[in-house]
Amino acid sequence: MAVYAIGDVQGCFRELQFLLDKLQFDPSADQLWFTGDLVNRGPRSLETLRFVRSLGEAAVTVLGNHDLHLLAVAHELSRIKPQDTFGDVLGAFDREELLAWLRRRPLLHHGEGFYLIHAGLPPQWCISEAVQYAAEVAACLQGEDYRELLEHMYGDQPDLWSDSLQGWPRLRFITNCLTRLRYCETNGRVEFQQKGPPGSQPPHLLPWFAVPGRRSAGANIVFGHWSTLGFYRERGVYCVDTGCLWGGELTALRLGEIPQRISVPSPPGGYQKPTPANA
Ligand SMILES: [Mn+2]
Repeated sequence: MAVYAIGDVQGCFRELQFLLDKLQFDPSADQLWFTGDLVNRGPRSLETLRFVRSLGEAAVTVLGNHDLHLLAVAHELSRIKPQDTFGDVLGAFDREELLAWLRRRPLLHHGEGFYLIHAGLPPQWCISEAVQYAAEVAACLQGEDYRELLEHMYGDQPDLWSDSLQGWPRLRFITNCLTRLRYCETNGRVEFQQKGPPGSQPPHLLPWFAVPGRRSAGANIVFGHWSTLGFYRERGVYCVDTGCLWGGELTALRLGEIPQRISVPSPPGGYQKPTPANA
């Protein structure tokens, strides 16, 4: 049995099939972990959702910011943006089943000695706290109040964790870290505007995983969301978003004592041109 963590697919269904062929993926024996953002910006969100759902227990996916945005738009709690490409999902005959399935995905998954998230963790959280906080958001999404969560999740505040945070500000902070975080200050104040590679950010910001004293250090963490970082592996932290959508590659990491990278290319030029609006 092999477990593969796969980076942000974002509707790149064709590349996903190429990658699975290359892995010789066997759904009866192997398991796929997806870093989230199965949908949006790429060409085939609907087929990607249907396929991953059809894998049943052979696939695990955590929610990303684009997945949550699709849910919010579908429930008329947010407006579709010009650069959104999930209209195929919104118009599908099976949209309700697909959306109900997507809404019930976790924000963090762990097993095999690895933790899977879409984006990042603030430095104040140890890994067991991250598991607990992710579960708070997942419980809300799976419960009666999920529409309110989707409505209240937008916004960049609060930007600093406190154990005393409650209600929507607490759930918004947790959701923002797990699905959008790239950079924060050394004191853990999070920032959501910078989207470039490390080195491009203002000097008061650090990649979330590089903050001195980060309490989740020591845990093996696999994440996506950061195509400008690209493939990264340092001290148990693995980024597997290699920008398939933008003309890069779709990447799998075979989990194990020494994780191995397997990638397939996307068409030259990709499906989108990077602009400040659609990163
Ligand atoms: Mn993302």
